[in-house]
Amino acid sequence: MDVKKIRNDFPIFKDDKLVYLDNAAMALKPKCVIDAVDNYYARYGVNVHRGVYGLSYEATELYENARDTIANFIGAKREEVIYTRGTTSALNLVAQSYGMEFIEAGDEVITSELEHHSSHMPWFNVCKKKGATLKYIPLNEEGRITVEAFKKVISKNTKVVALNYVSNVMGYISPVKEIIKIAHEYGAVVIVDGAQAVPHMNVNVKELDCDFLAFSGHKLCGPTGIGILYGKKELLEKMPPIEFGGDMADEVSKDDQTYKAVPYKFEAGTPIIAGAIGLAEAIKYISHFGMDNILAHEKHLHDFAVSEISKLDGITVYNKTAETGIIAFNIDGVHPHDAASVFDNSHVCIRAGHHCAQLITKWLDVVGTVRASFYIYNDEEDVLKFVEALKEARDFFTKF
Ligand code: 7TS
Repeated sequence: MDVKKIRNDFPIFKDDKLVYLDNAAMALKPKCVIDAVDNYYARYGVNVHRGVYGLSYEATELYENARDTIANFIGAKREEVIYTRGTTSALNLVAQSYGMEFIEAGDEVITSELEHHSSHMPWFNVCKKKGATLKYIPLNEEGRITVEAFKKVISKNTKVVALNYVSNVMGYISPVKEIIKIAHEYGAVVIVDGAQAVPHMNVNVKELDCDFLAFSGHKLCGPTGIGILYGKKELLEKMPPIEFGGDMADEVSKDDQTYKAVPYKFEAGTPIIAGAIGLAEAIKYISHFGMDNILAHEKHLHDFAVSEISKLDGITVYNKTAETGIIAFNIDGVHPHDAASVFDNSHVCIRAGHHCAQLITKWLDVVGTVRASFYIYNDEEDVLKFVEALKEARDFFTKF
């Protein structure tokens, strides 16, 4: 990874002081993505699927070609790719549609304490409404989901398993492939929250055999407001839509309504056209580095940061063995929000708090954590600036 060259692709790095380590929250945008979005608004700016004029046909082509790019990227068929507002709305779609249609009293849904709120909260609500039971996979001593622990909670009553592929706090890669295999033996469907996986590693839905996969465009250098729900065609076909209106309707009369085939059945209203086009461009951009190279680069930065931090006293790192570019820590005795504020003085952007994952924060028995997260444009120099800022923050709060 030629980081110096990569940074030239990102207009924001004209500010050469910027050390951006909040990539788990959002990735920065390269010029090609900004241009793709700009190009749609400047040259088209019209709606898709409806117009009978050239501009609308061309815009539709751009928008639908984007779906092909996205489908190829994750190994799906194009009709299995549904545009959503992001991971959160994708995961809620599955819960509202699949969950409300097929979960019954006495059924069980399995999730974990390692989830982002978007992964487990929708199922908490479905279970509450339906009289089903939400079960949690006991995490191991490192805070990981393991296949062994999963085997202990799955039962013949399990209908749904909702898990992250990579945790946004601990950066662990969860053994979802093995879990999916076991879940299928019990007849359960598996929903993979890929928000922290798809931007950073090879994710192929056919190899995983997951039933659903959700991810957001903005975490892989794409625009905000666009995300993807992948679903197996046969499942999507038997699920009811949750939004009704324009573009998803087929025949409508006062007595009856029918819907378009998947994926359009789940895409009511004017779609997120610029977002879809920008997301496809972002996918082309990041894939040319090779997803395995991206993961190896981030893992290297993680390990380098852990080793540099280990030279300092008074810092607790919670995920030393993570396989991805996320590092979660605290300065001993210092509130994470206080700690994070000092980093800003050194132009180091990091995040502090519960990261919308309060269950793992509670599991760690802390009020929150400080989190640095790396991406393609970060390098060892960024890590050293971050560790220097960490030292300053520690000294500021503990020496006086
Ligand atoms: N799932 C995981 C694992 C996430 O990390 C996030 C966002 C989401 C779901 C929700 O994604 P959204 O695009 O719909 O908001 N995580 C974070 C984070 O860690 N810091 O800010 C957002």
